[in-house]
Amino acid sequence: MDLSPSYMDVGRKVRLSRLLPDGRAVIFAFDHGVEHGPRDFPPQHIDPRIILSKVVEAGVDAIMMLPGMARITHDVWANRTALIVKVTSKTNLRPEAERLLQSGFGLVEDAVALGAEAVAATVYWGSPYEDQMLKQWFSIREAAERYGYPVLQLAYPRGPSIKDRYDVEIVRYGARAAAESGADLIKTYFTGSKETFSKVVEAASGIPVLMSGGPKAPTPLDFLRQVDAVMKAGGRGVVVGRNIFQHPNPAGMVRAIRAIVHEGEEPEKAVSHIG
Ligand code: FBP
Repeated sequence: MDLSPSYMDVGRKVRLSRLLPDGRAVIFAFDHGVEHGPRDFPPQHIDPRIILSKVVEAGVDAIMMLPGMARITHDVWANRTALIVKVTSKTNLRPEAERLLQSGFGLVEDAVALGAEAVAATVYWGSPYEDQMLKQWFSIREAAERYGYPVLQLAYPRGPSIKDRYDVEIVRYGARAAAESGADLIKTYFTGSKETFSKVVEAASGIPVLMSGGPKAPTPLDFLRQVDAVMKAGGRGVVVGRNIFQHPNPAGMVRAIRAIVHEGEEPEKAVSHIG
């Protein structure tokens, strides 16, 4: 018997289709003010409104940020791009061992109130705090489900027994665990090649996988080649912060990334969009 979908199922589907208009997405990550501190931002981008105006204008599909930043900057992004509210975080001011834990940094209800399309939360698979983070994850997921909100998991394997967090076996383990924990979208590390990243996509068993940008690449073309490898491996897009806001021309970087993700351009051609 075919059952009608629930209101929640419909809401989740509608929101996912807004985030990934053609099944793929270029998302701007902007939680670094807490995760790394303001020193991550070059002086011209310390004012959040300046960088957000540039990336919105250049056409990102969504911005992922913490609730307080979404409130401060609402007039810049509202009705111009989609919002993903991240509800976990941590500062690097903590003692080092405790940086393997992300704390609650807002509520799913904050995302609803702010008019977001999705919520996001980090799980450090392999952390000594994995149990705590999983309890947090499932309570976020439960609330999100109630409101018909998709949940993006930043599935980041890190902990004392993980020697190389970019190793394909480790990354695909995290992606599989994210899929099995009910993530609707998975954001994880690039494993170095199309061949290895396709194993990550495969392990995620149909849940869309997006690449996490990582530290600024040596050149824009190096970064665009990573984006290209991810898309050719079956990835569904990217969630990028530093490779956009630390570049002197963030709008150009967004346009170049969009050309690869949405138009399938080769990186050597896409680089010309940077100007
Ligand atoms: P980047 O593209 O700058 O790597 O942003 C992705 C991200 O996950 C951010 O959302 C977050 O602030 C940061 O990376 C976390 O970085 P770290 O690896 O230092 O925990």
